[in-house]
Amino acid sequence: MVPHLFTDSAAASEDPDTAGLVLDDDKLRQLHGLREEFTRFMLQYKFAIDEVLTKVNILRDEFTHLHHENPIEHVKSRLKTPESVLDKVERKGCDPTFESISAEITDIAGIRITCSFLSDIYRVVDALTSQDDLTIISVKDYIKNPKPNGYRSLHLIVSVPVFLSSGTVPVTVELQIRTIAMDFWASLEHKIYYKYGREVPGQITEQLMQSAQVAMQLDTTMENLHRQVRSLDPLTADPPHVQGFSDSSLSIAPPVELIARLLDLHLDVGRQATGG
Ligand code: 0O2
Repeated sequence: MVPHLFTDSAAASEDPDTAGLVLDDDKLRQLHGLREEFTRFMLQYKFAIDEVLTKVNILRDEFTHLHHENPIEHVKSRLKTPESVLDKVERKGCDPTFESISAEITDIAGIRITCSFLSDIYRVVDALTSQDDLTIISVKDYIKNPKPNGYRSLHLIVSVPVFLSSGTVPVTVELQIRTIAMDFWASLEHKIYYKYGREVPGQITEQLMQSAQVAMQLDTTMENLHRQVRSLDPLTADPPHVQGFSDSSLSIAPPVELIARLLDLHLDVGRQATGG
């Protein structure tokens, strides 16, 4: 429980962090204890982001190097600020204990994955949700069921184990997975929403809904084109890492000469085994 911090019956604190606050010793101790607890609480979410980002990056590298087709375009992450956590606690009328906050506020740690194509979103979801140590808490598919304003995205709330020196804690992370077109729309809509202090004029709302339709059509057309190109003979289609820019600077695939050497070694071993 967050205590009342101010009291008028004590001396001003000399600690630079709490300077200016008038606190008695008891309150000062409480303040420091709570601050440490809050920091520890926030750190768990930072570590949870690190854990899930590692998973996403491994998938991304695996797709790039082994399947020559990477469904993940961009990955962003954000940790809510302590201030914005407290704002949400107040807005939701949530009990101000760390236990209740972690149960009720599920987007303290957020990861946004942007894909090129609609089908990629579900590939990424399948690849992540099949991992044993990720527990799916909820799935909201605003792609199959867009919000009335046109918002589309797939939201997953997952719990990931975070291994601390004091033991393992399950921590919740919100994943938003969407196409580039959905992301483009949502970013602008978010800005507009805040610019107008949540009271967006009707004619702008109308244009946003129209542009959400256009984004949906673009996603459908791009998906169809993608399917057609994928059905071509793979030898006639250049893999993306050969054709253009790649965000991976590592050249992992061994060169053909090296594979020929490895093949010779295999053949030598085979000959020795058969006495040939
Ligand atoms: P911010 O500033 O991005 O963090 P919750 O509010 O999370 O307790 P809710 O609303 O049921 O519960 O969750 P939902 O619908 O899964 O939305 C969570 C997040 O999705 C939002 O977080 C936004 O980031 C995004 N989102 C949801 N609806 C919209 C929308 O209509 N437009 C845009 N641009 N983003 C949306 P926050 O905390 O509301 O905002």
